[in-house]
Amino acid sequence: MRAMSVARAQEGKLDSVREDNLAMEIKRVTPILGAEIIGVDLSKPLSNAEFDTVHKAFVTHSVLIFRDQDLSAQNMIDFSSQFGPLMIHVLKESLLEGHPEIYKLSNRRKKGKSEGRAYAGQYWHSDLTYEPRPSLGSLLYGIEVPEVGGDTLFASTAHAFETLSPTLQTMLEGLTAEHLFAHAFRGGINRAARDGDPLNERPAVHHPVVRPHSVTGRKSLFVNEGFTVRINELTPDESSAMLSFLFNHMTRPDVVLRHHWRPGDAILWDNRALVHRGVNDYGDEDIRHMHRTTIEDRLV
Ligand SMILES: O=C(O)CCC(=O)C(=O)O
Repeated sequence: MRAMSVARAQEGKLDSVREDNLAMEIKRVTPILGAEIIGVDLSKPLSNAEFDTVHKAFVTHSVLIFRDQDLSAQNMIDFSSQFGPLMIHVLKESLLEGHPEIYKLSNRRKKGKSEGRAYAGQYWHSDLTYEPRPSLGSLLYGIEVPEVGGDTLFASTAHAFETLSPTLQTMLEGLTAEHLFAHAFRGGINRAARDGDPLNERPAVHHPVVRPHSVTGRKSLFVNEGFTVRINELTPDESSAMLSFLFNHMTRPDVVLRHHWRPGDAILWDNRALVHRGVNDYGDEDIRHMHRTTIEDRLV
């Protein structure tokens, strides 16, 4: 009975499932993506059974929300490195001293400088698609967050692919796209851009426009507003019209999961299956201080 309800929940058929022998509950957040995982303390090692359940929920729901966590940098590294090797972000000045695997997102100021990357990721993207081997997932932990505002938005690129016509799906499956770290800055869509960003440190890379998920095989659109410059096989006008259509299609308000942060929230998201963005609607007086790890996809 339990095995059946777990399977149905993983297919997205149940709103909530309790893993009785693990004291873990998986509660869906929207019909399309996202689940809250209740009863897991990420500061402690997970048993194999717990990890397997979390991993299955991760590849099924794409966004896992763990509330009320108390995580050191090492706890974050220990948990997230079970999914794959951790990547070191290109923006070196925002890495945590002594733990370069931790990328700091912060508008908290120390000696006249923000402690991490302030107002990062204010455009739809999937993390590090500008790398030859992009990211599998990211773990973001809210240490200090605004009472109102500063939410994070998520949208499923698998759902987006599946809701296109078969004709367009077939056409897109034969295409590749160029991704470039500097694109988000040059396009002016990164309001956090400032002098000294190592824009040219990462050359352009190319990825298929449609990618099967490295665990489930489920196909997703693999283009994003932040880093995708163009679709290689189309003319510039065709490419920009197609990308703009796909970006709008992916992020329609009725498919978006909007998460309001509480201190102690940790969110693990699947960069193979979604795009996300931060919302910069809070002021400098509202502190938003977070730590992130980024996991590499060695499975592709
Ligand atoms: O700050 C946020 O809400 C999103 C941050 C982000 O886009 C990222 O970490 O990639």
